[in-house]
Amino acid sequence: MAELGRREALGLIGAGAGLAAMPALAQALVDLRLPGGNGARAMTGDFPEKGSMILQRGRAPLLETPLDALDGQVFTPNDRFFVRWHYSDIPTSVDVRTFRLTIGGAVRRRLSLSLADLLAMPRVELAAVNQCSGNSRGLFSPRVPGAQWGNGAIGNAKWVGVALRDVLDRAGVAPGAVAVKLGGLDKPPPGAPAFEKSLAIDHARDSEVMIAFQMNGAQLPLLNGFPIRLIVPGWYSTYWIKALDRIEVLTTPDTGYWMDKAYRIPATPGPDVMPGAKDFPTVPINRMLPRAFFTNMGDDATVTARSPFYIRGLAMGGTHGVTRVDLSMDHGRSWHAAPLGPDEGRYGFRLWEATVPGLSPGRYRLALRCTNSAGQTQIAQPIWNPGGFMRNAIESIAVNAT
Ligand SMILES: Nc1nc2c(c(=O)[nH]1)N[C@H]1C(S)=C(S)[C@@H](COP(=O)(O)O)O[C@H]1N2
Ligand SMILES: [Mo]
Repeated sequence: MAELGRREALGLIGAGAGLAAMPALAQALVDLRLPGGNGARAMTGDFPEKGSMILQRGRAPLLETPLDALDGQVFTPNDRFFVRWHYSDIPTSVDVRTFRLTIGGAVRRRLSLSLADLLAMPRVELAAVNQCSGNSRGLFSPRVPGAQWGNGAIGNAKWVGVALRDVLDRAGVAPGAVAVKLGGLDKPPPGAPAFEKSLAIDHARDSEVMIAFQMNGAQLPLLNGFPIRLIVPGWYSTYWIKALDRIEVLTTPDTGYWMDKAYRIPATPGPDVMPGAKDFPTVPINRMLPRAFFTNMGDDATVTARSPFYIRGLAMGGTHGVTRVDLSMDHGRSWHAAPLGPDEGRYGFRLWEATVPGLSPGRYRLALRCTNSAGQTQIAQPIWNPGGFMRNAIESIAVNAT
């Protein structure tokens, strides 16, 4: 098993509230500038295989990637990659010799695959952005319940693994299959539904959805789903089941809690409803939309008047590649294309950069807009929905030239 070592990270996460709920003394604070207030968060370096992260919650872990870890590179380092688990009973060690992935339900042969079995199959490789459905939820106004993320519940990695299709074909999907349900090693508290998600059978068999065992050339950190996780390119990461240990082929749609009740968006374009709206039709959250971020400058930056300054950041296209990133300094009346870095794959991040000519003293607003190859783009007006899902409004920062 040359490529996957035993991963045992700890007493740390499992061992009681201690560590995670209460970060060690004198941690730096970061201000996420949430419109609803209370944006201060502690930085933490206390999680296994993780560097300095924004602590959103200790148990179950919610760790946000700080801006500096996204700056200047399209691949987000594994040790700065954001972390999100629903339930606190998460795997704290995995024995790679005994681990099995089972494939059952409507299949010709039930399978129980070892990691060695998976490593022996043909490999696929793909760059893809992993973004929480609720990334930037903390910026919703009016505020909605749920993790008050800033913009850092996102990361891009190069994933290597096997196509889900190949694994399904090995089991032989039976006629009448409509969906594929997936679950992992984390356990719900008594009485709660396991965190399981489903993909339509054709989506599961599109040969891009993959079971990854490598992230940026290394094995996955435990907190990001070691030893294997699902990658659903272009789709929100609620479907990217971590520590994947079971796959079930279904002949009727999944009516489990996490498909039927949670992670649903209004069935409206946008998906936007009036703040406070209830009882509207919903659909399961699905494809991501284009977004672009500033990474070397935050809001309210100060620059030297009359000298050019350099800005850069990242863009993502959702299900289609980034074709343009535009900047505006006049509230969207005119837009100027920013040069893009190399294309590392349509599902991944793309770097953009620009040099802004010297500004006379004053306060300016710099806005940023991404467009993908399908013509999808961003609008200034933020959406609202009660889940705080799918924010992709145009980002802007204030710049003070002094
Ligand atoms: N097994 C399992 N997989 C899971 C989850 C979970 O709670 N359990 N959360 C999902 C959600 S909502 C997100 S945002 C991503 C986060 O992936 P990451 O922690 O690697 O960044 O994992 C997804 N996969
Ligand atoms: Mo998420």
